[in-house]
Amino acid sequence: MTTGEHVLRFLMGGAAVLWLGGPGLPCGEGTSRSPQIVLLKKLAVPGNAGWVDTGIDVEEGQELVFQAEGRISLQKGNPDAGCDPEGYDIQGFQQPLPDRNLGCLAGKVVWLLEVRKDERTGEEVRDEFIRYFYVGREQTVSMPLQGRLFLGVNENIVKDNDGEFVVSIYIKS
Ligand SMILES: [Ca+2]
Repeated sequence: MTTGEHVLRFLMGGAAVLWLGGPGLPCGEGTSRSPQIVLLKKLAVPGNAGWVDTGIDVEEGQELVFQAEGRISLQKGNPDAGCDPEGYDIQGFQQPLPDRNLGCLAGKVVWLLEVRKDERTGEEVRDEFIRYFYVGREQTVSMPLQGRLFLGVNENIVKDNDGEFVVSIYIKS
């Protein structure tokens, strides 16, 4: 089974279908099919969890729609450190997305090429490609890579964070 088939079967399994064109439009005669989006998953992304595995495998070029809500604190106990999925209006080169707001909702796709053992140290080495992308409050993103989809907060020091974003992930079909 190819990954594409896998994604399709996954879709058929949990289908909540939304018509972008509104009810009544899809059955036109001879017109092009109305685009629809299907809810793949709704999940919590805690501010202090690091990258959260969505359990979703994507194909390069697949269009996903993200909608996020909720608030996190980038420094628990600091009343000035709260932000929504758009993040806090500061940029820093240490963050996964250096040109985006600190603490904004971000995504990454990890394409695992190989897991091998380092011959000298005996430690497990994961050879993988990683591509990051911006999400914010609402975003349609063409997947930059095939692989596993993760969501997280655009900050490197997450252990002192609090709160969570709740994210709905839809696929366009
Ligand atoms: Ca922090």
